[in-house]
Amino acid sequence: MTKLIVLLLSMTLLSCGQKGVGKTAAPATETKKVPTTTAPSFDADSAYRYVEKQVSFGYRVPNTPGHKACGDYLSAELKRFGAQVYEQEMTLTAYDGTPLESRNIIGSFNPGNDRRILLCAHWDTRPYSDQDPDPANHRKPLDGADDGASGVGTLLEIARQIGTKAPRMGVDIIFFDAEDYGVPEFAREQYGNSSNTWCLGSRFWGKNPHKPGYKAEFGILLDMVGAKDAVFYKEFISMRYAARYVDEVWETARNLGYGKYFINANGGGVTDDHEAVIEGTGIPCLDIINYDPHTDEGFRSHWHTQGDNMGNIDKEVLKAVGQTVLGVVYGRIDN
Ligand code: AHN
Ligand code: ZN
Repeated sequence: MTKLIVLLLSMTLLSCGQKGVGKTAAPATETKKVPTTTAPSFDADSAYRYVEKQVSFGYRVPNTPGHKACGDYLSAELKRFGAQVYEQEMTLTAYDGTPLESRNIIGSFNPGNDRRILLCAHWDTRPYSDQDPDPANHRKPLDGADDGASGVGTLLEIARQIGTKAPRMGVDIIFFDAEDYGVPEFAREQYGNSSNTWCLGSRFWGKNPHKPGYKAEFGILLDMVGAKDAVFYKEFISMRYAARYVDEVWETARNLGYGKYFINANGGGVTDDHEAVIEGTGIPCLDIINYDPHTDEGFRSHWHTQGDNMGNIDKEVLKAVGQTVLGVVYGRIDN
């Protein structure tokens, strides 16, 4: 069974089994800041602490206290940075019928600006270490330092920077829930492995955006952006629907000296939250994901194992990704 799943939109359209019902609440806070076009310096120590902080809550698996506490923290941080925060709470349904109390957390900066960029990552963690070399670990949850916390930690640091020094464009930061509750390897005979058991929070948002008719010029998804020796190839679905933005991001990385991570070559296709964004809203969205198409597995060796812990997180990789995204956000004026 290959983990490299390439899906064209036509194949997955409306097949995602949206089962949630939800509500969206929007408290109003908006701060006016002087816009700038110079990217601030991404503080990798700060981003690292945000990754660590999430891990300190324990597993961020829906229906657990750690998940609830971490969600509250993420929402409070976005508010502290001056974002208008929307919380989408919904009950989603896992592959095995388990109701998942889930929450998408959205922080909008400069909400009145109709020129917007969407930045996103999933904040939940996988309830299973089903790729662990030791079968005794397959049903255990994992820390998700890379798979989950790295993308969110990077975006929290970006949000903190935007809060002090506003870019010209409006920015929406979305933390998607219930990305990683897809069918575990050990239950695939019973349940199959449909792509629509993954990315439940983003699929919900795609059909019910926090603002009706929500639009952004493009989106960037960060997924597993913190591990040592990360490689970011140009992911297939991203290239199909957002090629010009992929090229812009990779070129920005190269210009900043991060070409060793952002490989200028096409990679495989990955089922991920960007697909739900594209499908649901038509917004071109790309995925910066640590996935090596030249290996059998594609995902790196710590993926969905107990090894996905703080020991794997490399500040230099967080810096490469964070500074690149800031470069893209602040580099945009009216192009
Ligand atoms: C699948 O394994 C089908 N998609 C990978 C998306 C993912 C999982 N990203 C992080 N964890
Ligand atoms: Zn995962």
